[in-house]
Amino acid sequence: MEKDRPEGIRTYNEPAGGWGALRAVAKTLKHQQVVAQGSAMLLRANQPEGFDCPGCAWPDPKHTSSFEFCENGAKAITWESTAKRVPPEFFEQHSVSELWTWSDHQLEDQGRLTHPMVYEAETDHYRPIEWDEAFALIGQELNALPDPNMAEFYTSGRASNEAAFLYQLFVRAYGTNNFPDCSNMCHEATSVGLPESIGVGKATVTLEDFDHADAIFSFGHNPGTNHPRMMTTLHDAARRGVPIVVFNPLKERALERFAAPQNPIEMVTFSSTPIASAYHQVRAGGDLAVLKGMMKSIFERDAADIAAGREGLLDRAFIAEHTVGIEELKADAEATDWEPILKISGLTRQAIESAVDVYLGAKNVIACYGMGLTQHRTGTSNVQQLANLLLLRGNIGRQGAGIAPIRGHSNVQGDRTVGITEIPNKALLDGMEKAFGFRPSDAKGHNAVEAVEAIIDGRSKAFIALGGNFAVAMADPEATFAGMRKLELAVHLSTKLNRSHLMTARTSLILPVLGRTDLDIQKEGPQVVTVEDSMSMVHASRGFLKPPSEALRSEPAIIAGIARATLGTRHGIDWEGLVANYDRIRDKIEIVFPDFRDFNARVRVKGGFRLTVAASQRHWNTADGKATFLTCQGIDEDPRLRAPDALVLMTIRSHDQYNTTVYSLDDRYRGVFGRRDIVLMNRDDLAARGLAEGDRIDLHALAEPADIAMPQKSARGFTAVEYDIPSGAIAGYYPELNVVVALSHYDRKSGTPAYKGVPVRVVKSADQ
Ligand SMILES: Nc1nc2c(c(=O)[nH]1)N[C@H]1C(S)=C(S)[C@@H](COP(=O)(O)OP(=O)(O)OC[C@H]3O[C@@H](n4cnc5c(=O)[nH]c(N)nc54)[C@H](O)[C@@H]3O)O[C@H]1N2
Ligand SMILES: Nc1nc2c(c(=O)[nH]1)N[C@H]1C(S)=C(S)[C@@H](COP(=O)(O)OP(=O)(O)OC[C@H]3O[C@@H](n4cnc5c(=O)[nH]c(N)nc54)[C@H](O)[C@@H]3O)O[C@H]1N2
Ligand SMILES: [Mo]
Repeated sequence: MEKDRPEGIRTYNEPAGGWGALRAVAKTLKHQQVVAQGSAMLLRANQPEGFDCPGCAWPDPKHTSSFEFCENGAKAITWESTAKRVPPEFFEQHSVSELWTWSDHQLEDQGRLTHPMVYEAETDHYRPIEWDEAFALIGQELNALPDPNMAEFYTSGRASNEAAFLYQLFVRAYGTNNFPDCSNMCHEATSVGLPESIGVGKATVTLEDFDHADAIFSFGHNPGTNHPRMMTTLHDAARRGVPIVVFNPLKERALERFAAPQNPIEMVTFSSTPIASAYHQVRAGGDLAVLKGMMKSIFERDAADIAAGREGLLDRAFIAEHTVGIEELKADAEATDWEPILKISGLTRQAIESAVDVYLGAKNVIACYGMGLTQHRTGTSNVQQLANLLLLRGNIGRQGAGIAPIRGHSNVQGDRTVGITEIPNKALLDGMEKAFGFRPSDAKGHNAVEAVEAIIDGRSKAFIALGGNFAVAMADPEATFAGMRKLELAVHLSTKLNRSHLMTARTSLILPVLGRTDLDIQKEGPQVVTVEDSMSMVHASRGFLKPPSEALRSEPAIIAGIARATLGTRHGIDWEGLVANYDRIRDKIEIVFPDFRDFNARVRVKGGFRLTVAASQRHWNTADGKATFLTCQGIDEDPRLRAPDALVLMTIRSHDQYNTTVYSLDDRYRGVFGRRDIVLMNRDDLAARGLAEGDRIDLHALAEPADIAMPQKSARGFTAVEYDIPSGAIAGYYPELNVVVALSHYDRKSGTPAYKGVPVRVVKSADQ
């Protein structure tokens, strides 16, 4: 143990992956009591005949791979297939008020929910309810609302295509487009930003493109923790000598060096492979400055080349044939001065120029990014400027090149593809009419922030969640939680108990569902579902484990039950038939979305199939049919950050958590063990505030001018940890720190909460 460091904090020197990962898996299997079936079960993950790993949305090599080892995939799978159970007796023993005092970790760690439950206010306990009774109750409540737009229908990204499609069918038939979605908190900046730039809000690359890339840029994502199977790709690329340029305020271990658990030499010799060829610790929120700086340099160098009679550095043929807006972009780059670029990015001119050297030195460039770009007030602009950088040299729609938003939940992309959207377009409405004979409303519905606002204002009275832990994932728990408690109806389709279930409405139900790993048998036999990964590959997923209880139902079956009880025979939809055999759901998906042609046949081919991504073929589905260089004002994320004592807080995931699911209190690669109540700070920022490592601190959000009247958001009693993080930026864990994030703190273009760009002041805690 290092001397004088706070409890549980130490320096971790091992590479990512390697033996540390193997030890962690063994521990997880043991904790979830799945030792006996553990290894056999893990071997079915991402197999042609197995289930899709619920851990992340990274694709598999050729999608027919033998199992790729993945520590956090193993955690996600064992967490779901745990031997622990939450039966009705559990709720008999523990009142809702008592459970509220438990930690998020304790709640989920009780195991799988086994029976449908309804809340009884008189006793403050959940009690069991029969499925049909539950459906009838929900139908009654929904039909009692004066307007279907007073109900919110949330989706979390684990739902299969079949469940999500059926859900949107039910909700549209019921009469609203209120589809708050976990994607609204995540890659909405991508879904809004990229279609304007290149005509599609998805990755333009496939996994195979990485084999042909000459350079890889990584902005703001943490693959060692959040999409660990990507490490195989990065490890291979690094060993081939492909430069990997990282922009991240934190030195994430897996991006520094990684030992592949399947590589016997690295395992036996305790060696590892360096991943990043250059690691730029950009200040949080400094990416817009970096991107504009890189483009400014490229324009300058290009002009110099042209002046010297050389060919120039831009892909002029591509730009002329395929794009619009280059002049505006160039003018914007020229108008942006180096001084603010360097100040806001926190990087030196040499660092930015060296990244440009790599970019220009490579024929084919792939740029990957995650929440570090999207969860900012400038999220949409960040994404669009990254697209600009790639377009300058024709790095989109060519083998080995492209843009790669790294999606979060394992089927978050698929859910959007099959119709989970609050803004239905004409194609969707036409398709629905063709498949089901009615035309759904085209009125804009609510996204996640709008849904919470409507719930808080009392404009929305009912909330149904297809998975997730909505209230805890959202900003401003104080206001959000109070809003949820005013609802008339709250229904949660869930695998595990979480805090959202404890914010009870007048009528509250928990409906336990089968998970990805569970065998799903319907009237006509065992069923498969389908999912779409980050690279638009659609493939089948078959669970095979005996479900945790006979009372569980599948998500499609529950949605159909609710729909039948709510809509009766309205629109003549054969809910029972659709659920008896999911092939029938897929037949309907194919009618609504023609890109799924021959769905049932193609998904049964090993490896599945890829949906069309027009930009990959240089077809641009934008307003004017061209890829568009889009400019944005300035590089300054938030004027509040100009205050002399302001710091920018990024709220991030530990290595042992899955969103609001906290597997354990460790964050191994960052050297944090047994606690989450810490804030990572630069040494100078500590000193400037008269603080030392180990001090208890309070964080106060800086109010927006328009927000002055709002109660101040604060997070109190955290422990300061000295860390290698750029001065001006601090980091801590989500969801604990959501208390300092105001609901109004989001990217105006996409509604994505700015979870990585929260302006705060840090002071010594009042209670030391
Ligand atoms: N094990 C595990 N896997 C997961 C999840 C999980 O919680 N656990 N969650 C899933 C979901 S829903 C999602 S969306 C993804 C999330 O995956 P990521 O996108 O990797 O999400 P985060 O951990 O929030 O962190 C983002 C990274 O961005 C960096 N960062 C923060 N601010 C900035 C910035 O301003 N600029 C730059 N350049 N970098 C910045 C942080 O240091 C961190 O390394 O993972 C998915 N997979
Ligand atoms: N401050 C801050 N806040 C954030 C973020 C951040 O980086 N910082 N990240 C945001 C992001 S990217 C996201 S995606 C959201 C996540 O928001 P959500 O998707 O709403 O949250 P999860 O924590 O993934 O949901 C966990 C719950 O899902 C249920 N569940 C698990 N598997 C299944 C299943 O197969 N079916 C069903 N029906 N239920 C299941 C379990 O009951 C579990 O308790 O949080 C957002 N909030
Ligand atoms: Mo996400």
